[in-house]
Amino acid sequence: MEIGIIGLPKSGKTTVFNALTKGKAETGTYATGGPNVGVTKVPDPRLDVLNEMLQPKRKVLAEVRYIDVAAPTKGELSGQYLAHLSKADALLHVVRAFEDDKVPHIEGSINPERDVATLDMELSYSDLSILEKRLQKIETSLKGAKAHDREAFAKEQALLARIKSALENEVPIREQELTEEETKAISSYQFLSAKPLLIVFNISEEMLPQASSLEEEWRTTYQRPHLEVAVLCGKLEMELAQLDDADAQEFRSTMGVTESALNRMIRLSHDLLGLISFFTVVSDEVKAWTIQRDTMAVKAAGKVHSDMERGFIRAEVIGYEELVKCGSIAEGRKRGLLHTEGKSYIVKDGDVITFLFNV
Ligand SMILES: Nc1nc2c(ncn2[C@@H]2O[C@H](COP(=O)(O)OP(=O)(O)OP(=O)(O)O)[C@@H](O)[C@H]2O)c(=O)[nH]1
Ligand SMILES: [Mg+2]
Repeated sequence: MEIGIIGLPKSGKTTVFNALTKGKAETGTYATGGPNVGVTKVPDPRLDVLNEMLQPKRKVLAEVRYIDVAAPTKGELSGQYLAHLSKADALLHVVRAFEDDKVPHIEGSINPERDVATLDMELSYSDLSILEKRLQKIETSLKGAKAHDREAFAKEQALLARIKSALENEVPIREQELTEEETKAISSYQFLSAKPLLIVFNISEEMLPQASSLEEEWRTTYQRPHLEVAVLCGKLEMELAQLDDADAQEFRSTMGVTESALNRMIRLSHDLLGLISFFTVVSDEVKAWTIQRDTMAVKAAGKVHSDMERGFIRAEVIGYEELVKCGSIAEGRKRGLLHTEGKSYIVKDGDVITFLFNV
């Protein structure tokens, strides 16, 4: 799973990236060279419970990769930037909400709502140019196409034209109503405005006392499909990320911040962006894995190991809640709560799975 960090120049992307990944990438400079890439473990209280119960030697948290690409110059997304982002499973938009005269804003003023709209438009422009090119190609192909190919082309043409006209009316693809089949049909285009979006409002330390009321307000403003909102003081979180856990905890409690805003954001970017977790238990190891909602068992197996996908026989599944009630997988089996599933079983959030395979 990979999340691309986007935002206007100097909005705090690299600062938030450092906070998320406990990284030390340089801030305050335009990134040159390659993008910053970092991996973050997704905290999951369920994994702690499983651990306590099953006493494995190791626990392995699910991971999310964050990628921080240099900002686009206003109005255009460069090819290299696009190439990095189009691979991402979701986007995290860092929006500047902090005031700081030392850090000039390219628009000359602080206006988070304006910046959200600006970036959204850039994503849409990029999709529109892909759509236009593809539609032109279809037009040409239709001319010489055989009857049975013609039907498929015409169908795609109708779908793309519909998406394009909605985009022109400023409806990003993530907000358009598409059937499962249609979503699948366009997935290979990797449209940017189709990706789930987490908007992170980067506030200043002075605004911290209002953090939750601001979040409430923005959440109401941006109540849209496949979109989530979080409020974070990037600078503070980056500093906390450099401390060890105990010191950070103490610092937080002196500041009256109980739940780590950062952990909340990591979880948000994980599950509210359509990602779920399943667990595997092998004698000495409990592991959490991240998949897209509606993933089939055979594909989930492939996450664990490609051999498991190739040689998939069946999956033995027990829900997290059931397993906790039973205390062990063996007890779950005894009580008939362990169920056997085939390749096409749709994995649910919290499933504890043993894959049986043969290669
Ligand atoms: N006061 C204040 N300054 C911040 C905050 N977040 C970031 N900054 C400062 O803003 C400047 C830009 O931050 P970066 O994280 O480098 O921003 P960026 O979006 O990665 O910038 P580019 O990659 O150059 O587009 C740095 O000088 C940061 O110290 C914040 O919450 N408060
Ligand atoms: Mg940067």
